[in-house]
Amino acid sequence: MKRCINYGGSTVWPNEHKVLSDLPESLDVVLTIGDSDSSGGAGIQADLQTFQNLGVRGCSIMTAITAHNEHEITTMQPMSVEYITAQLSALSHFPKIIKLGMLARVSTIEIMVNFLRQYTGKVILDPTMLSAFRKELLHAESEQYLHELRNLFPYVEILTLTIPETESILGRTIHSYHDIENAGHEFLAMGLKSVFIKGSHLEHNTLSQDYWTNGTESYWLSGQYDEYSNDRGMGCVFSAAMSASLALGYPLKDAIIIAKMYIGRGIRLAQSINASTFITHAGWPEDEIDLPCLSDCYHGFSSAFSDCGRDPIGLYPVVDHSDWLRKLLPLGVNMIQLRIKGKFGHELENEIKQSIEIANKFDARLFINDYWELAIAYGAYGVHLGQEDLDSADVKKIYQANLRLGLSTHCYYEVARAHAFKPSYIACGPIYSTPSKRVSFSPVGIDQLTRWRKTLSSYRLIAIGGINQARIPTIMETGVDGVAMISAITQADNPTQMTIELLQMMNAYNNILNPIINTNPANSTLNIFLGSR
Ligand code: TZP
Ligand code: MG
Repeated sequence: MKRCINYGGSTVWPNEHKVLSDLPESLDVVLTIGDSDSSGGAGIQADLQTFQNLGVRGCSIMTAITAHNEHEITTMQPMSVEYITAQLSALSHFPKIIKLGMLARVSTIEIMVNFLRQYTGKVILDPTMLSAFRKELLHAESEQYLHELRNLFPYVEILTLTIPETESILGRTIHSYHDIENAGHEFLAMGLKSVFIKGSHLEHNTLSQDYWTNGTESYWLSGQYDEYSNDRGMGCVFSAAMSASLALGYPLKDAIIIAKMYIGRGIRLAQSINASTFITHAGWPEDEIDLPCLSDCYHGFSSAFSDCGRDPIGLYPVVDHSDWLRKLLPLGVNMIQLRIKGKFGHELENEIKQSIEIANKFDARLFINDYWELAIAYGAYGVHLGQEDLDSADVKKIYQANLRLGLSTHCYYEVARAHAFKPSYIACGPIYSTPSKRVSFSPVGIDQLTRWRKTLSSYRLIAIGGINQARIPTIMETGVDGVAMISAITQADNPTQMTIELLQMMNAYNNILNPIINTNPANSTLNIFLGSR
């Protein structure tokens, strides 16, 4: 249904030209509001390419037309109030995600502020006013433009900035990572919900350090950064990828990781044309080299944990009592997790101690869930931790005690966080819905598991959640190294027989017979930057 909105008191409503009249609201759509870049390297052209590559439909409102080639911008013609309001009023539905890029004029900011007062979707703001060629664009209006930009902040889900942009808006220079953190919090005080500051201009090396905060949570993303002679379009593509991921339903924290991977791959594979470089768009980003390490500190890399050895993983039962080890290890299970909930004190300690003794007798790899201190004290093979445990566990101590580490993940954000610890294996789930563990995440599904298999190429990957005998072929065909199971074994009519059958089934798969030997990501290029723990 067509709506008529009063944008900044404008009286002009040429609404005959519908741009998006019949688009069903259910389609994943992003509206990008920004400038045209005639060379296609940045602006709306780059946004639309990004949307398409991530499987999202784009629509656009042009705020200015620029004349660009690979080396310079020769002129810019901002759109008049009339043309901007005409484009806005022609939209019959407003997508749930809007990306704001270069607005070019103070009057356009005012129109947007008025429009956003009654818009209920999410807004990503990437002001791009100081990107490589645009520094001079705002000329006479620049002071006022920078000031007016702040009026947009209360409506913005996330503001993405480079250091030069941060400096322009705040009117001071940024010298250190600490300055970036302070700047982030200063922006929040201006009414923003969250801010992402790209720290790559701070150090002239091959690392990128980006900071995100929403006031309650903050983190750094550390990744590789290919020296890029001409950074046109980086901000546009990054924020466009984030907008597309939000439109696909990913939460903001995941959308940031996907966007970081998209731009990382785009820069890494950038194409050189006429002595200038253009970001490459190549579909969904899946390469481990582009996966950032997420940590509460900058340079948040860790040394790699010891791997799980050369033996295949295959069946990985998760049990809650040492009796299960007595029952399952003689059958040939060689990796198992003790996951005790609701026992304490002596009883808990005794269970852990006994389980470690049984595992040692069978030369089986036993991971102790949660109780990392007892695991160290009794010399377990490894420790398994959930994401919430990572807030309190002393991971450095587990590493120093030379125990292996397994980590649970449920989403992109957690996968990037796990990657920073370089664990011995990563578990992803729940693949299907399961009554065995309460999680606030929807099931991951096979398609996402397949993607994570590609992305976590140097890790032993374990699938968990809702997996039963009938689902083993589908799971194993994704190429995972192991399958963790609780109820399919512990609640089977005949757990012994079920375990024997599961072991036989798993042995039939190539990924089990020929496990990746390089389970420890020591060969990853990132590893050359590892700091010591
Ligand atoms: N982590 C993610 S799902 C899950 C855990 C511990 C439970 C898996 O149990 P089940 O019975 O194999 O679905
Ligand atoms: Mg736990």
